[in-house]
Amino acid sequence: MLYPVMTESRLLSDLSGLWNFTLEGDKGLEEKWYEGGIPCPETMPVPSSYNDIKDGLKYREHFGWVLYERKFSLPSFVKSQRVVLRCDAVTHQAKVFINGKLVTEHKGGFLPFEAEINEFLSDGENLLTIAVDNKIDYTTLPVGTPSNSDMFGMGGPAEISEKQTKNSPNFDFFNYCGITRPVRIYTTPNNYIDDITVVPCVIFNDDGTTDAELDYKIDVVGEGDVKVELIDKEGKAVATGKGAEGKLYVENVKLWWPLKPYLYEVRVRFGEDVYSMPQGIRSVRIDGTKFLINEKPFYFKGYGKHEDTFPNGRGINLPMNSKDISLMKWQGANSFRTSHYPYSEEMMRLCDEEGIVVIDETPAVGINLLFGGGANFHGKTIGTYDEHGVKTHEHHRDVIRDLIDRDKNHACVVMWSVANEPDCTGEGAYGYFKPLFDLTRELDPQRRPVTMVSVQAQNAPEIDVSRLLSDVICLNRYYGWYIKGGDLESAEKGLREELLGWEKIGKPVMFTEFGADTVMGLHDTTPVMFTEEYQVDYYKVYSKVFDEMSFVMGEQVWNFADFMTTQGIVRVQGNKKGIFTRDRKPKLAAHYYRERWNSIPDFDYKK
Ligand code: GCB
Repeated sequence: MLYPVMTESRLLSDLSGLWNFTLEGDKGLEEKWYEGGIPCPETMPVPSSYNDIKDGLKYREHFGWVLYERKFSLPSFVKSQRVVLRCDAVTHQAKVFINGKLVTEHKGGFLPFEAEINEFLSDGENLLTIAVDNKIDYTTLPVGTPSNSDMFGMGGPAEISEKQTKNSPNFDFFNYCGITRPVRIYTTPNNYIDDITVVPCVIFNDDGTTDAELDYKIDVVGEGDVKVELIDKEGKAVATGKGAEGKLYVENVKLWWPLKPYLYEVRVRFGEDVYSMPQGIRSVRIDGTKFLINEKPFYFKGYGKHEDTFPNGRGINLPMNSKDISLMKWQGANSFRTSHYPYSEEMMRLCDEEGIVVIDETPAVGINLLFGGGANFHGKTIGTYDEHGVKTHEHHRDVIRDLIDRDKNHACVVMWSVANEPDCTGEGAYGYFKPLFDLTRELDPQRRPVTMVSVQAQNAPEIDVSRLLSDVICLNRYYGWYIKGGDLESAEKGLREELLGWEKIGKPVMFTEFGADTVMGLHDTTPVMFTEEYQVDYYKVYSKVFDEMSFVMGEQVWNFADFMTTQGIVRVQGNKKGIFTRDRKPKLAAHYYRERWNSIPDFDYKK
């Protein structure tokens, strides 16, 4: 799906602003408030998550539908065009109405959807209503426990209930919801460019020069000639192609490198329609235990992150995105994972621009019914993939398809993560994930590596299905925190032993999570858990072990910054494993990593 841009043939209008809002979404849908308007609306900024914008538990822990509405008019000259309404992210389920009629419905809170709206428009003012549902259960991604009992992190098995009245996330981040990314209207000519796929193939010549061949495919609707140009930074067309499919040849290509990105522009003309997008050219491949970008062994230095700021919640925060990239560069980092859902398209474009390497993750988190003490149905323990377990497979396929569709052309994306910490040792795990890995490999035109992020488990190297499925073994490990907490000597031993097991698999291994909750300002001479000193000592142990192992090709700490979670006895106003606070002040560990990462090269770190 193309990112909406304004070009000489396309008009773009952003509907961000103050919308009408009500928490009484269930009643509103029943009484069809989308026909005549919300009777007593409140105000709510769009885009944002509504939970922390207004105060009180009724906003924060609302369960079910809410309604948003606003009016809009369109200049009459656009009505001869194709008019499209695009929602970048509505968390988690949406019903969109214009002038009382249902336009479209969508499931999944982190990926865009759009619909042609010409037939719904009236002359003059139009009423746009978006109903948003935040329910999570065994059919949604992320997964929630359909239970009215305990919350994540508070322990004890959860009794599954047929009548769910609250959300119980099976994951460790706050279930922020609402219209979290922009809603826009754009137009195209009636014959239009529907999609663009670019697959760069970099040719490294023996004489040290580098050329590239770009396979392109333009999906169009209607009749007309297709012309494609590749334009360099000076505005010069360095290659041109004719027809909906073809190749562009570039001699002496300027490559997209981590932290030294070069972006060309792909400009497509089809009849009257024009679309233009940035395009980086680079190669990615795995060789033994090395992860090669442009044929050089890359070392991942960075983080697992969240889209989480105050008071936006998961609502897009462009200044904070830029601040975060600035902090990454200050620290000598080069990468992050979009834990635990696809991030905004603006963030992906920023990473292309800034040369930040991204592991792009689906919203498949919580596919693990061992969490929080497990779950049971009428007293019987449920296995993750049992008949009473998760029913996410079909939706999982949809989010993989939509994610690749959205992000396939980004140079910054070097690997797909199919899921975070699913039950990857449980019965049925291989049967669940094998088709999803196959699908990802089949759908990605660039054939990037594919992984799943593996949860800590005993004897993991022998039983974790990621050993069979993942191209890179991605480990989330908490020796020295959840396991051997406070005992860094034993933690070091456990970590080393486990890694020696993974070495036998012969695949590249990286750490996608390791961390310790740390409350900014807590200090001690003897480092104890939760102090800033303990966090540094914890990380030093991991650094030492990673540096001993040549097959470990990356370290992404958990987390970049403190973030909000469901309340519970193991979370102090959220998860405090950030090396920055939620408002981006450095803890001691941030300075520690600044020193370490600035002394580790992006390439050829491990000989
Ligand atoms: C994990 C999860 C992450 C949590 C983290 C923690 O393994 O992947 O979502 O926030 O642990 O801090 O417990």
